[in-house]
Amino acid sequence: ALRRPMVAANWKMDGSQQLANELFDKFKQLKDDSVEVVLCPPSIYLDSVQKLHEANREALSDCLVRLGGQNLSHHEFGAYTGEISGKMLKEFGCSYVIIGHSERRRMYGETSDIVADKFAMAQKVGLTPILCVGESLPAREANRTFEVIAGELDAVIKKHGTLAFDNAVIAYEPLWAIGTGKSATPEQAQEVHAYIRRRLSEVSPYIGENIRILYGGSVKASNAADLFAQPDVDGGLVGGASLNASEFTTLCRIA
Ligand code: G2H
Repeated sequence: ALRRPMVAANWKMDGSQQLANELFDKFKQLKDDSVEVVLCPPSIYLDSVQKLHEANREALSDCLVRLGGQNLSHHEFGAYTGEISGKMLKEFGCSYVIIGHSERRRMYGETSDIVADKFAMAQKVGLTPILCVGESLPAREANRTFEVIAGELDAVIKKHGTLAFDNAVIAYEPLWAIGTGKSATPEQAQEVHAYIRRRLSEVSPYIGENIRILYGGSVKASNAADLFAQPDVDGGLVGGASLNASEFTTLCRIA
């Protein structure tokens, strides 16, 4: 395939050392490097998860497991109590970082402008941003889905130029599907994914064709096959179902 599918686990403020142990036990049976698996635990666990990964390197030699952060500061370093820098994520083995998750946008006041700065900071330190975009239910009902998504993409493009998406992953997460148990239908997801790809193709056909667009929002073992089968869905960003090691590993197999 042109784009290697990705399944990323967003533990959010959940999970434990034990979950990490269980996940790595399951990954040993995966034996499949056609999917890229990304673990994004709360940052305090990155060190131990990285060590666990290292300790299992041989058993996992035929699969692709990477680490990611859930957030980073848009500042490089300095007096920002409680924040974590991109460089620190790098130092603890991260390849990716989730940027602009709707929970951060809505509960922690992250504007599209800050999100764009975080996106650039991630790239500056050598992390690949996983940029989350998605519309609310009122926006969808008012037929403003594409407009909202375009605005979130344009915030990055306007600030950092057209090639900013050369090294990035996008996650489409409709707000009404997050943690609700009610995922988008495969058709709804495909429609928006195709729109995102078209929009980026206008910027660069190469980027449009190569960028991975993940679906997020109540992905689980029972709906993943239909979602991941859509031509423009390149895998998933998984919250709730990533907290169960066997279900998450099943999702990795499906992708
Ligand atoms: C959407 C998703 C992961 P969940 O936020 O980012 O969470 O799978 O629990 O809906």
